[in-house]
Amino acid sequence: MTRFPDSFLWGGAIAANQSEGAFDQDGKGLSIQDFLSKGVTKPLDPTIIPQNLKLEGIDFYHRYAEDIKLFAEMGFKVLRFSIAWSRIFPNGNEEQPNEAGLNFYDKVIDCCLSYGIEPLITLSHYETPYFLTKVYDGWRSRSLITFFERYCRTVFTRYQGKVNYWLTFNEVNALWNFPLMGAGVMTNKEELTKQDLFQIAHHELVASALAVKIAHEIDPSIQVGNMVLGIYNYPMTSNPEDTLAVLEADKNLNYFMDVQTRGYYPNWIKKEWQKYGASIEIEEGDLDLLKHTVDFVSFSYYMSRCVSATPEKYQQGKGNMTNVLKNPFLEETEWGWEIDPAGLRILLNRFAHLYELPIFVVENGLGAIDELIEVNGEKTVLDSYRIDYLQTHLEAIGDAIDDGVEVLGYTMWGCIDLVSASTAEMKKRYGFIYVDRDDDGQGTLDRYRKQSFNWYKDVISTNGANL
Ligand code: BGP
Repeated sequence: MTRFPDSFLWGGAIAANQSEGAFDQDGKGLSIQDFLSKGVTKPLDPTIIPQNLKLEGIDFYHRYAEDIKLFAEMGFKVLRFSIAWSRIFPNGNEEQPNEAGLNFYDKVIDCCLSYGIEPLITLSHYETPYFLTKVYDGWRSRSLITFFERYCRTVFTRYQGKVNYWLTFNEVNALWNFPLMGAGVMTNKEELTKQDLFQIAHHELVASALAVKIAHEIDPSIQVGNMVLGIYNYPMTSNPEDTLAVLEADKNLNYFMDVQTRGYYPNWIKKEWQKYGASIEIEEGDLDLLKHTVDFVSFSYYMSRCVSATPEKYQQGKGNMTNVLKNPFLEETEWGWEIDPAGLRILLNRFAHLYELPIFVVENGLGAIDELIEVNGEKTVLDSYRIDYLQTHLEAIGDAIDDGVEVLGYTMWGCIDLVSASTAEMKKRYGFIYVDRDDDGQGTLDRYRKQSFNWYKDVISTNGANL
């Protein structure tokens, strides 16, 4: 017996900057990622560093057909990937798109469709064109709305009738902690005031709503979702002060979720502006644009975290782009991210209660060190730890579906090994498919099926009955 609906979209997720490579081919411009050789945790390098693994990625640019064939072999019904904005508009502000860049995505999309795989495309996955960062300070400038609008119109028109699902900004709430990665802002985070951050958020919110409006004008059946970094916050103790700290911490996510689903700035956000003495420049028409709300919500989920009013009293842990306090009830990954499938069920329920929209889990997975071995003459990885992680999280989604949550689908993050976002390592592997490349950039780039490959194939073919 399966708990997943027949229409459930099983699949995987990747992003252009972490997989494509070919960073300067066919007219592509540079993106901020070409400079982030150490990942999000280190500041932008002023020069391209040769050992930046993202420049070559896993060469998806040339091997997409082979990779999509493997995804199809697992039975994928959906593939989430991103379009690199700088392939289409190399500097970001051109009037006309780069045809060669569009050609590449024509091929990727057609290849997916030939296997009956739905493309789910992220418009901006941490890859603002570098020129826009250097000259405009990224989304600090209102001009980016116009450039983004042009980009959206171009790809929505080009892929009308082929691409039904789009996401606007990947983990849009990463802005608060990582303005460079999240919003292409070159100015150091320490120099940005709350006023600046709220203004940047306003530009992104208007741009995101504009994308929804344009998509629906082109084809009302196109579904556009938002995408947040989803973390469930637990109070460290039952001390009410800790729950008040959770109330505060939840604002990180609610800020975007509330506006993108409801279509207006709720009172609590206006109070935030007041609290920080911020006056946001809102142009005529902006508030009308915000009314174009998303068709579904989506999020990444890797971990939960504990929050306290007195964090100094507790042991610090590690988190996905955030600070956490160690939760004594949870195990953690090799990178210190706490493993908590129940948190996924709780978060799904919370989003369903608050927003009453369909939900897509567009990232979830385990980054681990894998060992390529030979079994019966075939190279593979025995990754039962990854199967355990995915199995428990999919059970949690099944539970949420039983709770009454409408879940559209699940795209496992890094379905093929790729370069990590936060640390720019290859050795932090997520895939069902092993890619022969190491942290020094050495390797054949050959692909090998891991044990989890066959496991996921079975999960999909039984629509989640065999978990
Ligand atoms: C999310 C990003 C992804 C991805 C994932 C895993 O925050 O949207 O791009 O990489 O996290 O993180 P990491 O690659 O740092 O392990």
